[in-house]
Amino acid sequence: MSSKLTVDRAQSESVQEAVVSSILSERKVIDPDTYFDDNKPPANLRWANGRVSEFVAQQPKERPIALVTSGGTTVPLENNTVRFVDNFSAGTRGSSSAEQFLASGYAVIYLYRDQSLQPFNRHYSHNPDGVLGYLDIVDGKVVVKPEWAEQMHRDLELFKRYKNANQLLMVSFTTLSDYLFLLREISLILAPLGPRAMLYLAAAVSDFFIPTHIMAEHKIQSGSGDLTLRMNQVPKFLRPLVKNWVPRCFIISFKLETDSELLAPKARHALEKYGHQIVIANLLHTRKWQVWLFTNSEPEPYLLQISKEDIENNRDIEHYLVVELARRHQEYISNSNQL
Ligand code: PAZ
Repeated sequence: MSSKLTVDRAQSESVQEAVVSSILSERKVIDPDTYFDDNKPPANLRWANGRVSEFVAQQPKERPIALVTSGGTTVPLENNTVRFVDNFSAGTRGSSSAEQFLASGYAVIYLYRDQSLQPFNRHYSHNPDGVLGYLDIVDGKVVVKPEWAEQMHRDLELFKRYKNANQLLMVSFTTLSDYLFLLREISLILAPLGPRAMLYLAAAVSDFFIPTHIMAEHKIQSGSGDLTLRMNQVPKFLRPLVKNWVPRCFIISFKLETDSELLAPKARHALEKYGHQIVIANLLHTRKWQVWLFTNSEPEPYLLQISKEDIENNRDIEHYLVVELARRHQEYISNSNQL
């Protein structure tokens, strides 16, 4: 497992320029504001507004709040959707991080892809027999199998503790459009909290979509042969988010690549372009063991990686990552108070 990430400035800038010019020359860019006029809000938007407002108002003044986004967005191909484009994200990063934020004393709004991993439930989704694989019948009663009992006991206890303490609120999305509407809505509710609110944007959000007005109304028919898809670039929502929606909050975005040469320049480019606090860079195949934290004030990225021993003991990288982020967030809050 290599921990080296190419961060040579000159090389970084030339790759960066190439990336940017290819984006500008090839794709038509849609304005983020018009996106909301042209697309339909999700059915749970009003509910989410009410619940999030209530949740935020009920938090003790000293408690920091984190919006954790998690899982992948779908992009429908038809308005009456039969088919859609999806991505790989299972929600491991988000669900594990949410648990760690709760343990660090945060209130967490967990904005997650429906059916993806959820905090404290995440260990119970891989059994080929589904939920029944964890259970047994002994003396006519349903019981948890002994090999799962200890962990399930711990997870259930923690889940109930945070729910009872009103520290965890879950809001789900499915499509790209659901996600963007909910992200804006929740951000605007968090904005008045300023530095006390953190946005931890771990969801894998599609870069391409088909606008509603040019999408097929009904199921695309196979009668006319091959299907050619033309997708528009999704507007860059990080810009209005940082500049207009939550300008005083602590914002962490993620950058995922598969080509390690592109990772550092793209992470730096995002920081320079949007001016938020942290970009966490990760590579698809090593994301569970290694991440790099980029900030505008540090010349080199901060590498965080877990050891073999951590892996053997089922200790996730998010355990260390969230401790580090919570420390940096506290610093941000203190510095903002001194202004
Ligand atoms: O959900 P997961 O644990 O399988 O993957 C996490 C991740 C790679 C989606 C996340 O760490 C991330 O990089 N999110 C942003 C992806 C992007 O560049 O859009």
